[in-house]
Amino acid sequence: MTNNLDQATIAKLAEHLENAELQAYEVIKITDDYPDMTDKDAADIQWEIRRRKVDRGHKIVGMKMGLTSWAKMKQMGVETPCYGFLADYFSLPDGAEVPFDELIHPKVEAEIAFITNKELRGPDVTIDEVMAATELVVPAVEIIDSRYKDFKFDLISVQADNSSSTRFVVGSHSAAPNAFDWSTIGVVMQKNGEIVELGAGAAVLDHPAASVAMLAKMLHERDEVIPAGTFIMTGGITAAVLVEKGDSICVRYQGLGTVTMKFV
Ligand code: OOG
Ligand code: MG
Repeated sequence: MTNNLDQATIAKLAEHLENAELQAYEVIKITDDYPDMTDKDAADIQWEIRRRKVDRGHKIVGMKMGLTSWAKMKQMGVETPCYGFLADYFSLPDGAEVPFDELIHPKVEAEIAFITNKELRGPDVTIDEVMAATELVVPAVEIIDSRYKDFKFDLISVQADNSSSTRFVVGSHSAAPNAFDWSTIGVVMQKNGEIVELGAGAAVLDHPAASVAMLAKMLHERDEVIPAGTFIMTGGITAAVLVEKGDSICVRYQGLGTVTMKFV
């Protein structure tokens, strides 16, 4: 893990991408100007954006994995997962009216989220270890909003852009880790009453807990861990669905109720 960018450039790119997020405008993907950027540079930019938010008093309320399903990898043309952090103001209640004008070109994703009760650390965490460290599993819908023009990017650019994180909505149902088989649980996404996507948990790396294990591995490369009590979204099960102002989204989770929102 080496850097090709110096600290000043990393700080400048973090500010550039965070401004685009906060003021809702799109930018050219950063690898166009910095083609020699490394994975480490990208992760450093993301962590600098995180530091800027914490500095301004925001709390980090969780983590997310992205590009963990074939549907998503195929949709975005990228074949390796990415991760991001979730800040307090990303969280919206079930049934929320989502202010569309705060966003650039949002898309929604049906996801399964885990809440841990033990630390997960290292490159070789197993699904069983994740399940043993899970307090609850909850349905969650992520609203992603790449800051890049036309939602087009490569792995390095997206990782720097906090993996397109912008908002998320958690459902009001939760389940014990052994309550369901998380690989066969079904989800159906409706937009304005019509079914637009459907799938099952296994779409995410054969089992959504594998995504949590992969997050532990990716964080380990920075000597970071997943602390006990972390909320983790494991990645879109289906392709992401573009929304417009006025759209209503309802995602039904087998045995776990619905998650709804309206873009206003
Ligand atoms: C990257 C983030 C993908 C997921 O769940 O796969 C993601 C993107 O597609 O913009 O959050
Ligand atoms: Mg996602």
